[in-house]
Amino acid sequence: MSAFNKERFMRQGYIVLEQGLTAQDMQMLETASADLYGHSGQLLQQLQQSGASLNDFYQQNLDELIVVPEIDDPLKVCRYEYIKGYNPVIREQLVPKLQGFIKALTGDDFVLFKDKCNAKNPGGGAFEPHQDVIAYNHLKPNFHVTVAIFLDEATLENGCLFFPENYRRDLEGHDYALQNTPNGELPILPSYDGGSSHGAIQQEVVERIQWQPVEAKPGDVVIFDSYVPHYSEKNASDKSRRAMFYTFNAQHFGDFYDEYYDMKHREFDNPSFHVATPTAHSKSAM
Ligand SMILES: O=C(O)CCC(=O)C(=O)O
Repeated sequence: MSAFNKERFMRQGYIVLEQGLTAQDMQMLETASADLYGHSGQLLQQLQQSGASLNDFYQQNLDELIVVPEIDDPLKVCRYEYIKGYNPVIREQLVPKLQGFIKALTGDDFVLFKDKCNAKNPGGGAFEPHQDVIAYNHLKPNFHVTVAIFLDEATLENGCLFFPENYRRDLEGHDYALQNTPNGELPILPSYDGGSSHGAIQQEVVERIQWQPVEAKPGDVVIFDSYVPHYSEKNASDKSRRAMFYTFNAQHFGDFYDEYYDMKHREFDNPSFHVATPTAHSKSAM
């Protein structure tokens, strides 16, 4: 059977492609990541020295890589975004390959909507259970597919992702708002509005779901839709767990990448861009 198991993707909301990327792809990503990570660190240092806020800096630098620092350390990179906009190798080599994966899985053409790399540094990086679609619902496409690429091994210890085995079955009999999507009618689950858990799924719903860890090796790829709930725990190891997330929408909805990042550069502090993320911004959205 093909690794692109559409039936499983539609039922579970995600699939795992073990070693979906080649050693050559991973080498290319390591080189790109060293450059992106290094540039991110320099930007944070430069900003601290100049005393400018990230919000002001990005309003004036609309083509810059977007860097979000750790909540407790303005010099430490928590994540960076706008990878395709900033790095030509990723734009020309990786993004078309990922589009091929999604076409093989869904039969449709998808375009990049957003991208990011979570550094998940030791001691931090937990993401409460959430649906990604909540963060995007002010924009037009109502269905997205994300390709997660693990640059480091993701383990129980360092905060691998958890997905439900079958959340629609777990939640049968409960009435949630449904959206019509290419993966069928999918629920928008009740989430917290405001506060430090802004965007996180409400606890009584989380408890109804049977979760399973998805550990991954470098080169493994997880493809998931924007409705499947997921979370990760904090990194209890002493090394970062880097993972890149490339989120796509069906091409027929249009290409929103530039619009999305233009908005994000202009409104860096807007809390709607920081749903259920372990950064200063979700905490300051209270
Ligand atoms: O990096 C992680 O551990 C989780 C990322 C995640 O859930 C997200 O960005 O939506």
